[in-house]
Amino acid sequence: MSAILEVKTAVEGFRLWPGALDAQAQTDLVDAVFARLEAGPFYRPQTPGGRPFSVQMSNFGPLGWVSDPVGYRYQPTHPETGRAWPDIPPVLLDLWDATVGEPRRPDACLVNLYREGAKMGLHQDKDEADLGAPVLSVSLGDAAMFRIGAAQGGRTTTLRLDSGDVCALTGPARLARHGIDRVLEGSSRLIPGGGRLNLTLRVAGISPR
Ligand code: MD6
Ligand code: FE
Repeated sequence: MSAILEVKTAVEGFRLWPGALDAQAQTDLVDAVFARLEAGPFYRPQTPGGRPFSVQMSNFGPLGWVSDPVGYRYQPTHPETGRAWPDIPPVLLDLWDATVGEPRRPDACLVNLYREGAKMGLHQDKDEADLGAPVLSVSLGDAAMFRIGAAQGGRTTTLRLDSGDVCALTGPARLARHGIDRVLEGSSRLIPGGGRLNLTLRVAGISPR
């Protein structure tokens, strides 16, 4: 991992490393993701209210985040195939070590695929057993407009996430509200079939310090 530059952001604890992954690293990571999709294919989950997400999802690692009419949770198997999720690409664990300074390793990597028109509403990441560990996010493919605001509510700020950008919710921003307002379709040719991939690494289970 080469030295990566972190920039100051408007929300305390929201950390951004623009261009953390160079073009080759992005291509290699997309290959690592697609190589795992046969064992853990994308599917379209439902909200607890029974509506389909516009985003397609899969997971890597011992635990995967799922949503269905029962609710949100982490589970060790794919809801449609019943198989264990594929492993987290090792390069993502290196990226975790190089950025967030968190000794616990992530045990869950949510994979979001945004094809045409997909977006993600404002939400908080709060289904993890211990909300003390950061969440690290990697953007690949088409650029996206990312909105973020404090956990308590109030005004939000919007920034563009480009392919290769890495960001994290840490400390006071761990429960920040955030979402993807829109994807700038066709702004990248990285993803086979087009669109945007987002990988979110979390310490989801009970992992003693
Ligand atoms: C996305 N990201 O970028 C959605 N969550 O597609 C997230 O929901 C997210 O970017 C936690 C931390 C960083 C994130
Ligand atoms: Fe999130």
